[in-house]
Amino acid sequence: MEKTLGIIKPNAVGKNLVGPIIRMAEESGLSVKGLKMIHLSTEQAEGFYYVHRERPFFGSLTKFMSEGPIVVIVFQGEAAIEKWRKVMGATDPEQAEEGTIRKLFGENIERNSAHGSDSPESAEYEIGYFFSDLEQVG
Ligand code: FUP
Repeated sequence: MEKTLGIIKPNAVGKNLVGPIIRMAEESGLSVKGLKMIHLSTEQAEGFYYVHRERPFFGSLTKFMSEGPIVVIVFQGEAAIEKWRKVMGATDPEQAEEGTIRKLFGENIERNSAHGSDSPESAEYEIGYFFSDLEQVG
């Protein structure tokens, strides 16, 4: 069993898409093991996306991620990291497969509605960024 961090981004929370997105995750076989809604400051968004600090989109991305509340979720399941990334679809909604979260609900590469860890190392960092041990079950 593996854990991964999922985020429902501000554009999707603002459009009342929390339920549909969690439903898609659960239907894929993932289980929710931790969940909360938070409104990040720009500094907190910068800390989360630290690995991207040199990228040209860093300022815009961290401003977007702090523009409204997000839902952060610990998902658990068999090959959870890969499974959640498959449910989300490609980073750019235009490239994402039909029926994926980013294809259905993403607006562009930045406002793409969902985030998922891309490796066991990033899952550990990202889960630890938002959740204490007490805030996760299983
Ligand atoms: P992903 O792992 O699919 O979230 O994609 P990346 O790690 O490549 O990108 C991290 C976040 O940066 C994405 F959610 C969207 C954002 N991004 C942009 O805003 N512009 C870009 O050109 C590339 C990524």
